[in-house]
Amino acid sequence: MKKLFQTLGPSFLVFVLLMLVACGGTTTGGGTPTPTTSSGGNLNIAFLPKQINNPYFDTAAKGGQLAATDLKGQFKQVGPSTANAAAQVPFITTLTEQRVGAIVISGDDPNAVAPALKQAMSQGVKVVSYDADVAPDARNVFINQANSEQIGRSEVDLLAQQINSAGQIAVLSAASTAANQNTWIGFMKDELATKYPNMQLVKVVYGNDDDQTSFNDTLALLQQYPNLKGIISPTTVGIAAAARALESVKKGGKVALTGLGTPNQLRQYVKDGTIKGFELWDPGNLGYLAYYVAALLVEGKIKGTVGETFTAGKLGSYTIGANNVVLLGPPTVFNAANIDNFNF
Ligand code: RAM
Repeated sequence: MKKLFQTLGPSFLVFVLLMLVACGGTTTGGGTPTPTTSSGGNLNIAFLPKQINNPYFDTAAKGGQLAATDLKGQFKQVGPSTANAAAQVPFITTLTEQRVGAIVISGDDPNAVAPALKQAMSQGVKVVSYDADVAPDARNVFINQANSEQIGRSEVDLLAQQINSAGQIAVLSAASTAANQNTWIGFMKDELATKYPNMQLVKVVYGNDDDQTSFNDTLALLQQYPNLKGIISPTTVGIAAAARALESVKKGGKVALTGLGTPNQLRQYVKDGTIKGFELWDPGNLGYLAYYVAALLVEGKIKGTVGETFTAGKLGSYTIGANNVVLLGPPTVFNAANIDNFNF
């Protein structure tokens, strides 16, 4: 060993030390799982979002971290840099090998991640899905951000108000496999069919929560449907890219845009009139609640069964509903009048 260090020199030792420090961070990502330090404690809970470096999930992670501080637990976030279910699987495997207490996951595909999650559960790891559910038998509890039906229907209503309930519209979604967006789109279609006979959904496109793909998809929609009246983008990545794309071809305010976004990413587009209104829940509270539920499961304070009630710190009390789902609460609609009251 001594000989090895003599050969490699002191800079190699510094490099090894730096690598060890780097591996202890709370947020890691990229194509392959990065080793992380194991806590040894019970409340060793890891978040695995659809993708890292997405402001929506970063805010949720801050909420998770806050709950960890409140509960004296450990928090870390790992995940792929692109929203891709296949890329999530090795992270699940690594977290299972590390014997974390719980994995809190937003699935890019409910089924693709299910075998790895079931394997984790069989080894005693608790699984909580948040934001985008996974197959029900591959998790203990799902933390739903808001009532899915209400989100889908209200998105259509928000757009209808802006286009006089008439004309061609399109949806710019995330991954075609994402359970959250697909559920909302299902309710959008129903809302259109039952309430808006003069609005036609001409196309649903999938930007995969990738900024450039979503930007290009928006421009392609405008080219393909020159009479397009509006776009709904129920993804924070998609709506921000769509706003930029509309402005790049001077269609801001001419083709209506609504959807789900973060106030900080969309403030400028609300102020310049490209977006009149959009909605979202507080992702920080979603992360807080998800961590809390994971912690209660790890500590055996709840079992995750329907009808159980519990208190989630600063958020108050909740009940586990049908299909083992906990509902965070109603979303907020943001517009020029209130957007400056929000900072996330
Ligand atoms: C993106 C993701 C996430 C979704 C939000 C609204 O950040 O697709 O799953 O809930 O948008």
